[in-house]
Amino acid sequence: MSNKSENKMTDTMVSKEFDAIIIGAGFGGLYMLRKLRDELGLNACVFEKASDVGGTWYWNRYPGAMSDTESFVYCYSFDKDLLQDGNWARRYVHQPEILAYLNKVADRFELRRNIKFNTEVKGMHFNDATNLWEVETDKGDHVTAKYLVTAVGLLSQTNIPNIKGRDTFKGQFLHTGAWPQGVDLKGKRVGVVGTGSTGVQVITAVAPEVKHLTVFQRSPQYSVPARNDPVTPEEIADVKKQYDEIWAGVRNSIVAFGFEESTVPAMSVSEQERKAVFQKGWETGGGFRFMFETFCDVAVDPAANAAAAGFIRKKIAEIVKDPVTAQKLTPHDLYAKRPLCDSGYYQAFNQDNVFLEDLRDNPIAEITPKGVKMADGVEHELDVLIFATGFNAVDGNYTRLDLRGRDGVKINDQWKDGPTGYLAMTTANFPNMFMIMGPHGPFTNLPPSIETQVEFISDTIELMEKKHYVTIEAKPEAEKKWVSDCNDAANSTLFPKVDSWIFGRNVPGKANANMFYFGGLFAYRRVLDEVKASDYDGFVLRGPGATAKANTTMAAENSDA
Ligand code: FAD
Ligand code: NA7
Repeated sequence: MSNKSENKMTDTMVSKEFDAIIIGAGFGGLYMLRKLRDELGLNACVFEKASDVGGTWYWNRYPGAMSDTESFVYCYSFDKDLLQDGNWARRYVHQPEILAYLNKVADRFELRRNIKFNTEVKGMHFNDATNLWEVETDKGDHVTAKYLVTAVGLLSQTNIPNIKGRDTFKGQFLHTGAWPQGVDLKGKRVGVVGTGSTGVQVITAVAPEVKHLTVFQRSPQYSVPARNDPVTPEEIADVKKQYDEIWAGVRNSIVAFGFEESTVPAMSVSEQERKAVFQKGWETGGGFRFMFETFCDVAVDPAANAAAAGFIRKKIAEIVKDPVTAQKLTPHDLYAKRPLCDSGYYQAFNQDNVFLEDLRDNPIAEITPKGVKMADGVEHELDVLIFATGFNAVDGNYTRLDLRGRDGVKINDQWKDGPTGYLAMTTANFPNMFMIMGPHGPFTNLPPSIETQVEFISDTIELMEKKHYVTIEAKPEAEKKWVSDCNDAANSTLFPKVDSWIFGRNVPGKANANMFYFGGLFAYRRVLDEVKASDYDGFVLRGPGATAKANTTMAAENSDA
């Protein structure tokens, strides 16, 4: 292993040859750097296009941005001192707190000295002759590394739909996922396109302060209260005492949100009891709790799902005073998108300054210099137009790059029918490239899944260094089997029956394909343990330390050549 980790990152690179290059400085990239640099002693460098750390929480600074994972488990668990140092004001952490937390992590472990900010990676090519990755950035860096870790984020590449006239708008145009500092919406006429998790947050937050808010809704949403109550120091101290058990519970669960998932089928109890359980879920708060803590089959059994959906629909009718608006806000499809929670979303539409356009009844005809013109001829004049239109999720930050693997295979060709990943971390033909939250990863609270992957990648690299392997690469048949297992797991739920970003259906022209593993974090971790215990069955390892099996593969390849 190299002993060059004292490299200082400056505006011009001091080194051209690294052991490992990491792309992205969010939850994934920061922990990966810590592992590779400080535990394995590798010469590692991070490229980050933002001007500082944070990833999602650097870019999504819109009013109301918060994690809907509860504060006590929306953090790293790898360092006990860091956990004991944690602090939070409310049940959920807001964007500024998460950004401050990730800054604290970067300071604590002195991570910034190996991160080159304001630098976007544009090209990544695997060189078959040298077995090295060649990486190019927009700042003119040309560097090489044995290992490439893409921590580029699964909800990071913004989706900005090309609505007719979009670029003619003369007011301020904003996307929630690239929110500039210092935006002031007070007293302004604001429009929001999109009512997903982000739209719900931004609409609820800005409704009280703007002069007028027009919401352009394509699909109504099921949302339950978040109940974002203040947390006392005693409650935090209590959590800290129990952190070992809490994290063990998280790792042994399905969605990893820090609560015990129900094992009771909704239809196994009387209607009265069912309603009481949903009412308790409504009062407790939290989208994932409502879907997974109430009953075990809300996301799986159509009858259970209908009961949960019906319960929320009734609440919307009770909350929203104007019956026409209530009707527009009421979804009638399955309750099978990422479950939402809010801090007064439906209530916001009771305010006189908030108006809802239902795009299914009255589509946008065009965006004009003054605002948004509807099919019925009405033009909403706006000072600010916000697109809360989500992300080109999972593969969006891969397919926009010039990323080529063995024999020049392009990622865009390999993933033309939808992205695939073996264990969400590797894909065939891309040796020594490890993805954090790549395709077919766990559908969970993400920090514990990210940690699981970082640790697997780090263990794998450590093994390669110890045994002097040159490359590791997913076997195509192993990847195919993993993707098929993921699709089976997805098809056993109701999620594929509804259009959402989870299946790439939010971006026009994108292949419709499942991109997640719905088997849960516990099962995922078990699979990874089995892979390690089987000496990386599912991978081809090449090099001096390769197993007999892998060397046989090499010999066959050599004789073919
Ligand atoms: P990111 O945080 O997305 O970081 C990726 C980084 O890579 C970015 O900084 C980006 O600039 C950089 N990058 C990408 N491409 C390049 C390139 N070519 N060159 C250089 N740099 C590059 N998850 C939950 O578990 N619970 C929640 O409640 C939750 N709420 C969310 C709310 C919002 C509004 C959003 C957008 C996401 C939310 N998520 C939530 C998901 C969130 O993305 C993850 O929890 C986590 O922050 C992902 O970390 P990451 O490091 O994998 O990726
Ligand atoms: P989402 O969940 O993809 O939501 C995007 C919203 O934007 C959704 O309401 C879309 O309607 C709407 N949208 C997208 N394109 C258009 C066009 N062309 N016209 C009108 N409306 C449109 O993204 P979020 O940012 O809210 O959340 C993504 C994840 O990030 C979330 O799950 C959290 O994990 C954090 P649609 O529903 O497709 O009809």
